[in-house]
Amino acid sequence: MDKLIITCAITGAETTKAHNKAVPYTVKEMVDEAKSAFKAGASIIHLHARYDDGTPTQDKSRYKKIITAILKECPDLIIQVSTGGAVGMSVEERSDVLNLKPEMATLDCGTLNFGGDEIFINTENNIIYFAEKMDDLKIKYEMECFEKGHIDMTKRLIKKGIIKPPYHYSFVLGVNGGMIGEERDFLFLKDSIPSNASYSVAGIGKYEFSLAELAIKHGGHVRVGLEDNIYLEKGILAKSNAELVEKVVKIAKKYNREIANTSETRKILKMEE
Ligand code: KMH
Ligand code: ZN
Repeated sequence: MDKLIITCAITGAETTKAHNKAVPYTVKEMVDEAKSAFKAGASIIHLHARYDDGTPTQDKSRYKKIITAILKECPDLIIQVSTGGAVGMSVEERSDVLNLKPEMATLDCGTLNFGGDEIFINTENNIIYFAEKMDDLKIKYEMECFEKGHIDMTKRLIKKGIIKPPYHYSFVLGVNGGMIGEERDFLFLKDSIPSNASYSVAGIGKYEFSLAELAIKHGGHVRVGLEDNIYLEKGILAKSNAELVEKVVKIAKKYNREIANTSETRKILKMEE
């Protein structure tokens, strides 16, 4: 089994300080959260940019400020920018950040309801646009799948040669409108991806740690962070992203799964090929 890659989704676009005051907005807060998550064991930071008042943005100059400041403190960290942004943003807006040529980015692989009247739109043509742009710019992407139909979409695009290897998936389970994250859901998705693909799980809310444990047991990788879940345990707010990462490290110890550092992560994900 490969060592465990831990991704930390430090802020997101929907979670706010009203939910948990540890959610970072400012550049300094982002740096502090990324740095402590890295020290705790995360090798990848999944990053959304926000302005100081918390408003999410895909503006590449804001991303640049945040990424430069994080890499100044932790030069080895892998920064995975979001191309999902926030619900309602246009594809042009969402893809602006790719012009910075980040090391890694997300590729959202299908449309889904996102609670209330919100719809997170990712049409087939949108997915093709993002995949081709990232391919041109040599940006490693992680395919975010919120349900099984999204995996089927990736397989169609793989057949057409639009999505190219190495394949790395992220199952984001528990969104209000997407697939939930019970064991059978996880097993179904894990068994549905190409046999030469790697995967990580991101459990939303109550699914964060149960899915992390399943992925650790089965040889997958894990994403945690305040974007996905604000609680350390039921009723207890996490004080930081690092606390969530530390909890995953403890679960990994129970299963004798070692934690991948940043260079091991690049090797496992074949980022240097
Ligand atoms: N904020 C969600 C609407 C991604 O980062 O690529 C989309 C999202 C996915 O968070
Ligand atoms: Zn995200």
